[in-house]
Amino acid sequence: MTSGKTIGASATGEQAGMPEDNVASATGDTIVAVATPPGEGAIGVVRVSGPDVATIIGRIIRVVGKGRLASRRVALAWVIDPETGEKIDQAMAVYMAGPRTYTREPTLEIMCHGGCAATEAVLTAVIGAGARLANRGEFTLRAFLNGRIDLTQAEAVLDAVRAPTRAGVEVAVDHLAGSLARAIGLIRENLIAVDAELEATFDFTDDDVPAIDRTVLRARVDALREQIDALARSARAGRIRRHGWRIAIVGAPNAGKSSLFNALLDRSRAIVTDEPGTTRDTLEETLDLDGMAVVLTDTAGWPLDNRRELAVVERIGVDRSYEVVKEADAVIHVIDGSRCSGDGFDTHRALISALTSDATQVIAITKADLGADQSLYARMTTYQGSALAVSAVTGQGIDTLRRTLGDLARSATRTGGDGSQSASVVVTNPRHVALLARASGSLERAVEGITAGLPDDVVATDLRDGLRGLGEITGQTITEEVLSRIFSTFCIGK
Ligand SMILES: Nc1nc2c(ncn2[C@@H]2O[C@H](COP(=O)(O)OP(=O)(O)OP(=O)(O)O)[C@@H](O)[C@H]2O)c(=O)[nH]1
Ligand SMILES: [Mg+2]
Repeated sequence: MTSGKTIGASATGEQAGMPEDNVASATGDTIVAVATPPGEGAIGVVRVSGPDVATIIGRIIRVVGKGRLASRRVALAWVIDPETGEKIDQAMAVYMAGPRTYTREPTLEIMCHGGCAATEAVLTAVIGAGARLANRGEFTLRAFLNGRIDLTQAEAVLDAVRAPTRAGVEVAVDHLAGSLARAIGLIRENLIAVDAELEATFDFTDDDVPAIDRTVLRARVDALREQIDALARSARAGRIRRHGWRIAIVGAPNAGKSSLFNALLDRSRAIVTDEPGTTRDTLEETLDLDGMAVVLTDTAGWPLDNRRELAVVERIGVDRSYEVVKEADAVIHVIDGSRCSGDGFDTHRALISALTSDATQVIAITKADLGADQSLYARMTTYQGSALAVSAVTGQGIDTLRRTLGDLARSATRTGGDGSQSASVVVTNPRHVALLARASGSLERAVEGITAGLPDDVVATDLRDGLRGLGEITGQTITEEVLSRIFSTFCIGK
């Protein structure tokens, strides 16, 4: 076993007395990959992990000046061709003896010159010295297989890399720290305890084990099911944190939707004209409201007269706007305040309600600079939601609207989705959501079975089903096929 030894003369003593250092590699061989993106860059990182790291170091790394590469010490080194001994590049090299490494295996990171040619040359040298090219996500897969992280943490690594917003990174880092693993683990432990008690009653048929109280059993299983459901309900808050709060801007043609869209974005993104029907397609832009991502969508105006036959392009535009509203977390209903009729207000209000039952509604009365009919404001107060006077021309009310939207978005991420509980741990991964639903269904069947007086072993089957669902989230029970599907979405070198 070469791992855990200081390579060369200058032993640091760090490796002494670390029997775990012999932790076997998950797959036995040594892998290598370029961890930085392709293209010109200041630094390229080549990552190596596996039992042959020490041998590889001996073949391709020559520390500049005196000394050898010691574990956890950065050294300036020449990378040399293992066949010819020629210098390939000068780099900073870090050797880390296992098991306190990302993969729990001995690892080597070479920070060489960026750009394709230099990193490729170093990569080729490492392969020439005995490593093989890593598959997608294989470093993280090894961290999982070697028990350093659970599957939720492994998936969080990818989530962090792919997070589109700061709030999304925060959720991923939270999962990386094990918050979701702990939440699921706790439910799982309790479920295992319930299951064990139940199984004891039919495993030992003698009188030593008293029959389990079915009322108590049902309450315990039901409480665990509720905890699973609460986690599943956090998915909406999780999605908002990760991908942003979706707002649809809707209203009558010419109401000032695109002008308001531009004002909120603070740039002239959408075309504005005085002709009704300017916007045909939906336009989507992401806005950062104090760290909260908000996805704003401008839409085609809704006709005032339902009986009028729409031109094909109008019809498509309106249909698209319906889809946007259905998917929205919030709707800004734009009313032209300079027209005292508040054109189409009631019809459009009814339409919004028909399209979405749970979106937050905000009414923006635009063109406030032109003066608004007070009766219009009086009418708005009879509707739920806030009505704000704004002007895209003078900027009046725009900051207030931004603040209102930011506050609403933030509160949507704090609730468990139905506002009933604050969810500190949120679920963001669709795979987890599906498995939580499966586990919840199993426990529901168990509860029904208990109520119906089904035999203990039938109830226990449902409990074990629930356990398997939870175990698949954290990776305790998982098939190789699912694993390879998950890791195939990773980047090379992660
Ligand atoms: N005075 C004033 N005019 C505005 C304001 N907002 C929009 N307008 C004018 O109203 C007209 C329509 O504005 P748009 O933003 O294109 O309205 P829209 O709702 O997107 O219209 P469609 O895309 O056709 O449905 C334009 O002439 C704008 O200049 C405002 O706050 N004050
Ligand atoms: Mg428009």
